[in-house]
Amino acid sequence: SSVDLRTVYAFAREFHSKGPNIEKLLYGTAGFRTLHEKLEFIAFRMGLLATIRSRKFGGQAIGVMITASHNPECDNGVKIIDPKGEMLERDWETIATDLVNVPDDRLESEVAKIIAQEKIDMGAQSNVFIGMDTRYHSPAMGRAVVNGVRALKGNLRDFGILTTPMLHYLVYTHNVRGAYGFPTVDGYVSKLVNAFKRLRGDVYENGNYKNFILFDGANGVGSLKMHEFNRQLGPSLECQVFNSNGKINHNCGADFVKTNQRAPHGLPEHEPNTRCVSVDGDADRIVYFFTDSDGVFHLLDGDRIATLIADYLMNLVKKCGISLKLGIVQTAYANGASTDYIKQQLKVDVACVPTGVKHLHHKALEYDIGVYFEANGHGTVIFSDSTKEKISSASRSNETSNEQKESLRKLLLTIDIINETVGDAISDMLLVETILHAKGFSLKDWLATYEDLPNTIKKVKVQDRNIFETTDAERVCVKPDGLQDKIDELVRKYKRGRAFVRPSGTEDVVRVYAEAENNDDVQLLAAEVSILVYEMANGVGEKPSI
Ligand code: G16
Repeated sequence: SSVDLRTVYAFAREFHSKGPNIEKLLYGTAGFRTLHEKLEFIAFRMGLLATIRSRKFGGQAIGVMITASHNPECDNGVKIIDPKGEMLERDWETIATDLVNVPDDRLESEVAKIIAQEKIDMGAQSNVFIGMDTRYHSPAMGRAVVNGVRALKGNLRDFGILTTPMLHYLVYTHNVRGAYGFPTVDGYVSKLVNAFKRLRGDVYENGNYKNFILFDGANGVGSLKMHEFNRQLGPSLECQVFNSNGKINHNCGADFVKTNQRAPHGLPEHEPNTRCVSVDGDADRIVYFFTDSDGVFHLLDGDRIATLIADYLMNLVKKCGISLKLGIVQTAYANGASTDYIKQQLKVDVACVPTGVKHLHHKALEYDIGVYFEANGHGTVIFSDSTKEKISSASRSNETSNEQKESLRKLLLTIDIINETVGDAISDMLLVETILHAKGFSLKDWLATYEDLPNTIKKVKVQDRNIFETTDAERVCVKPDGLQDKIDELVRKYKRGRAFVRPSGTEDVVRVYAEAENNDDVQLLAAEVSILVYEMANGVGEKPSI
């Protein structure tokens, strides 16, 4: 090969030593994620891996995003973006895990092994795109990635601070030479905003829809980037940004609002029923909420967004005079009432897959139009190539009526608002705003489409969460032995009860989900299952109580 691998070890030893650390780290739900102090050597190694992976694709761009997304400020993370803007391929997650877990003095041979096994031409071009969130330790992590790329003589472009979905977009648009939009952050903002404005037209309000929204930026990059969007949106949507300067995700943001089912701190004074959104630290998930005139808080989460979008797209497709199969992909966290609504009212295909957008994305590719959302607000819509061809050929056809052409025009613009590479909080918001505007809906109207079952998510800390194993899209826990039977026993006591447990792939906890017909039952069920988990798996810290 034309690259001397000696530098790999030299850089590792001098700058980014793993040290005596032997804790096994896994490429989890969204890459490596842990306390930032533990991550620099991993970032260096991911720089190496991204460079090699880019050479595998003859120099196509590979992204490395430094972020711990919804996690607290002390954590950071690193994830790799594949050439099509998608998450890293499964087999390479294993390669990444192995690369991270060898000691420094075996790093050089491990790199050589990957190069040989994957038949990498180390003389080929390599391009690595780097981005980061606003955590104060992200720049140091970014430098470690840069050193990894340099050690293997790759090219790199450092985009600095941007949202995760922006980096996905930049990787993809670069690789398809602009066919999906102009490959700059500005190009991205313009693409979305132009489509949004054309759909909205000159009438900014409609029926119960008002064009004012409060935007909780989670003290992260989302708030910075929303200002850029605002400059281009002008008066078409009045978006007031708050939570821009504090600690990232602290008492605010989509994860806080969803998990605690309450409004974020820092929310400015406002009229009852005002539309509010919260995004997370890297702006790839979003939830809506409002407080009504009785002071009651209402949440509209990812399940709601999925159903709203699916309903809208199905009607639009019908009006276009074409036939396409739409499907919705959810996870076990989806509210039971949303799944019933999809089956019984929308009459749409619905699938359930394990947590992690990579799993949802993959499943959604099976439909002509795949709408996928996690309840926590992560998601997007993808349109197959043949779907896009069908739409554009129909819009050119002489047999298409003018009315149908108008619907086709709307559908094409709607596709332009959507980031198909990965869920994007801001793009999702512009899409939801478009739909609410078209329907003349307030959040109350939207909420009335179906009634959520009361539900809750708890965290339980245990000595080793890796002893937990699940199956059936995480709805059944097969290890520790006997746990599932005991959960089933508890669930049977409650009307419309459902509960499951799974190890988190981004935090050092086991997650417990429970839903039931009323809130008291939910709290009881969740507490009982949490106690079970704590007792059967060597709980750490305070024991959960009823
Ligand atoms: C990440 C993933 C999501 C997942 C979430 C929680 O979100 O991208 O798909 O739902 O972690 O995962 P877990 O329950 O395994 O900890 P984010 O926003 O943190 O990137």
